[in-house]
Amino acid sequence: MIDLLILVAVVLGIIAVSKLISILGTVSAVKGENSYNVTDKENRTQARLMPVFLIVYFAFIIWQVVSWGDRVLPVSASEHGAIIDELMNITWIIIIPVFIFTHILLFYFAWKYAYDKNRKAQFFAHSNKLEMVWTAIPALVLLILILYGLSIWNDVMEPVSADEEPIEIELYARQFDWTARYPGIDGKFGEASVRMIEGVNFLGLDSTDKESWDDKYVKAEFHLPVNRPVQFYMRAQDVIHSAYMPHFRAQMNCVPGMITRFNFIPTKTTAEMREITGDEEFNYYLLCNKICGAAHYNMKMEIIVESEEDFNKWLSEQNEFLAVEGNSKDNSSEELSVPESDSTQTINEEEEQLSLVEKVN
Ligand SMILES: [Cu+2]
Repeated sequence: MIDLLILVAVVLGIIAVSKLISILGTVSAVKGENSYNVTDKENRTQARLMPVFLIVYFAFIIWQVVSWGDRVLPVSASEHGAIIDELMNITWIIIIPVFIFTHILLFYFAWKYAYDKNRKAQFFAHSNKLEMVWTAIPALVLLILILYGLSIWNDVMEPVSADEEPIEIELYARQFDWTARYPGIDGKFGEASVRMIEGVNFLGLDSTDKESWDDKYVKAEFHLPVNRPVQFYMRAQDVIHSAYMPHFRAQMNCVPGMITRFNFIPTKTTAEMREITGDEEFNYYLLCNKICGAAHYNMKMEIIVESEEDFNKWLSEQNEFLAVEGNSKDNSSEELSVPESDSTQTINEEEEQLSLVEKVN
């Protein structure tokens, strides 16, 4: 209802302004003036306002930086993050002086060359030299920045080799939560497929695959050991999500039907970062960075970075995905031993998605 009222008010406002303009036009016509002619006085006023605009504009930018500057991300908590930040800083160093210089020129010229009936414009059609200068210099600068960026991208996306003993984690995205899966003692992830999603097995793990039995999965928060490479594998159940870990300068899309990857080395524990930021409540987060639906804003998971010792202790306390009865190491457990899902989706909905996926395939 309020939306409708706002719309009506906007439409009435537009009609009122257009009527006002036409009345002013009629008044000028009656007085014998041409309302479209700019007078010398108006012209001088506009010219004098140009430097004022320039100062107000720069003052506004400085005010924004001062009042919101502390909301930018703290120092990077991953190894590759430092070089991404460096690329960003170099880009700023190049573009900020250009931004200031071109804006000063823009407003200065508008003031200096305001219309003057005594001045005659100089006829100047073309200059190859000028064309070269303002084409070649920006092209060269862009080329250098792009090549530099590409080489950083290659370094960042380089897969971790097995010799570096990475921790492997699968991030599973669905509307609207995250699940992190660790491969368990055997160091191997069990098979998983959207076709095997059923009841509490919302990850679609294959319970006939022995490698899945010791897999561990957690919700709400997951842990990482500091200074150890982490290889992430991203999967999605329903739509495209994006695994975004801003403090580690990491982001990768999670696409249904395929596995995407990203790896990084965390360099600062949560405790260290709390000290650096001076914020007792600081936490690393995994966020979804694709607008994936109504509760997208709520799709996040806490990340705890800690010593390898604490990490191993925490991981040993997490539940294993014990497969179907008879296959499990502990036969007394008849039900699947999994953390409770807080999903609001019903099984019917999941089946619907499953049949959709099958249709697409
Ligand atoms: Cu999402």
